[in-house]
Amino acid sequence: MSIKKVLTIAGSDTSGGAGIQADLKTFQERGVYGMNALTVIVTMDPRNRWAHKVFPVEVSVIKEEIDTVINGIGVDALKTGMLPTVEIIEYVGSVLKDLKNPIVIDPVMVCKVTSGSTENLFPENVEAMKKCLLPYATVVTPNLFEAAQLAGMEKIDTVEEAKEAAKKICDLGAKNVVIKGRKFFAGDKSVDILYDGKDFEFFESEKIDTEWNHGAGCTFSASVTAEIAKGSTVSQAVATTKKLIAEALKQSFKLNDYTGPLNHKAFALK
Ligand code: PXL
Repeated sequence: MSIKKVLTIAGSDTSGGAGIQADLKTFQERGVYGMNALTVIVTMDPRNRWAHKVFPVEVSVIKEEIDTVINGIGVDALKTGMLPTVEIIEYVGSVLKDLKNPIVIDPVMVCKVTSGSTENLFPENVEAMKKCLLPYATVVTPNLFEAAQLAGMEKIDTVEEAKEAAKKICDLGAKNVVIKGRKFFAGDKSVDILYDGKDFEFFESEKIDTEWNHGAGCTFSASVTAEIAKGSTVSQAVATTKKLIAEALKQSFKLNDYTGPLNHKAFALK
C-alpha cells in the first residue's frame, strides 16, 4: 500500500485536543499514516484554573523514538510541535539537518490557558529554535505571538508588521512562513499570510468566533504536513488547511469550563 507516512515530534496534550493527539487525528482524517516521537507530557490542574504542567521526556528516549521511525520505517514528511527544552531543540535540530524530506516547524510557545493569556512557556527556547530549527524548515507556522518572538519584535498588530516579521523569519533560513493572523481585519474575515522568501500570498476564510478553539495551531500544522506529504505545494497545503480549520472551528465543542477542541472530523477526506 502506498499510503504516505508522516511523523510528529511533539508533546502529549492529556486533554486530547492539541499536541500529538491533534496531529494523529488530523493525519488520520487526511489519509496519511501518522507516527510520533513524544517530547513532553502536558497535564492540567482541575483545581487550579487548568494551569498547565510540563514533564519533558529524556533526550535519550526521544533519540530512540526518532530512530525507530526515521531509520526503521521512513517518512514522507514530518512536523515538530512542543519541544520543551533547549537540549531537546538542539537534538531535534541535529536530526533535521540531515533529512531530505519536507519539514514543518510549528514553533509552539504558548498554551492558551484561560482568558487567552499569551505568556511564553519557554522563553529561553526562542534562540535555540531560531538557530537549530528554522534553517531546516520547509515551512514554519507561527501565530502572531510566536512570529513576533522569532522576529525579535515586541508585537504584531498590522499586516505591515506581519510582513516585516515574515521577512525576518525567512532571513533565519525558513523557506516559507505562514503567519496565522486572524485578527488583522475587522469584520468577518480571518486572513493568514504566506511568504516564500519572495512573494506574499493571502488566505482568507470566514472568521469563526468561538471560545472552543483548543488545538487549532497543532491541527493547522498537522494538516499542512499531511497535504505536503501527499504532494501539494506549500501554497496548496495552506489553502486546503485554511478552509478546513474554519469548518473544524464551526464544529468545535466544550469539554469543561476551561477548554474545548475544534472538531478534527471536519478534516475528513471528501
Ligand atoms: O496548543 C499548544 C500545545 C501544543 N502541544 C501540547 C499542548 C499544547 C497546549 O495545551 O499541550 C502538548
